[in-house]
Amino acid sequence: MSQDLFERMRQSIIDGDYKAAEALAAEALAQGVDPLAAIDEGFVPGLRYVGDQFAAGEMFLPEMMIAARTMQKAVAVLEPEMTRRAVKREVLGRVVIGTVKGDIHEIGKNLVAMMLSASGFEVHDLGVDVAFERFAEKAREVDADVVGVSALLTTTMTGQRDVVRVLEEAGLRPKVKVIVGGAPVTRGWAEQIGADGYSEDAVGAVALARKLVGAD
Ligand code: B1M
Repeated sequence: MSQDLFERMRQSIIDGDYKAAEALAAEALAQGVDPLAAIDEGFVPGLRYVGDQFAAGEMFLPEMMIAARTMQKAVAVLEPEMTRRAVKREVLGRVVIGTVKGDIHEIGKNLVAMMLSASGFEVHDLGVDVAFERFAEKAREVDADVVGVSALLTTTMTGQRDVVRVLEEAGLRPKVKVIVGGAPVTRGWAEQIGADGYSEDAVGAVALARKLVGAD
């Protein structure tokens, strides 16, 4: 049952059909499908396909933009249920998060922010294309425990190293922990730049942040 639904979700992203995507997201909720599974197994494969086609020169930027917009509309339908399922009342810690300078990819970062927030973290989302210094300024302002830096491009992931450096220069390390993520990012890269952790997805980012603030 879910397999057919997931396949239709994937296709709605490829087609850039946001009305279908929204309707499928609502259908998943009505069927009691885990909203995170709907994202990971339904919508994201569509976005990956579009990304691969773009890389192969078979699809172009406008199509990638439409696919992303469709994905955001579907996530908006799923968000309340995602938040309801994960919601915790206690404040576990303060997180400053953003997508690094030069990079405007936000869908994954938004999912991570949403899951952290729903899991009991106070989240300060700086958005996309965030200057390295801004992470440090905000971390100082809100007395952050964790700074999360997302990067989706091989050309911008080096900015994650700059954020670690700027935090060090600001005297905020090691009190402020740094977590990194995004499609091209690896555990090895996180270690190489002196970050405190890496996660490949939003659920893992919550587990990592919990560990880093001593909640587990
Ligand atoms: Co872009 N793009 N894009 N794009 N885009 C990629 C990343 C690319 C791999 C596509 C491809 O060629 N196959 C490629 C990068 C190649 C590379 O660097 N090696 C690429 C390119 C080249 C570009 C442009 C340069 C294209 C151009 O202009 N010629 C341009 C760059 C713009 C810029 O940033 N300066 C560009 C633009 C865009 C759009 C604007 C059209 C759009 C983004 C819209 C938006 O976000 N509002 C877009 C999209 C949609 C993609 C793909 C197709 C999908 C990304 C996505 O949202 N995935 C992508 C292909 C791909 O990733 N396979 C591609 C779904 C999301 C849920 O996953 O973001 O990986 P993800 O997040 C995951 C994990 O990574 C992790 O958890 C998330 C949830 O599970 N995670 C973290 C993410 N951040 C984390 C932080 C953490 C922890 C975990 O801790 C802090």
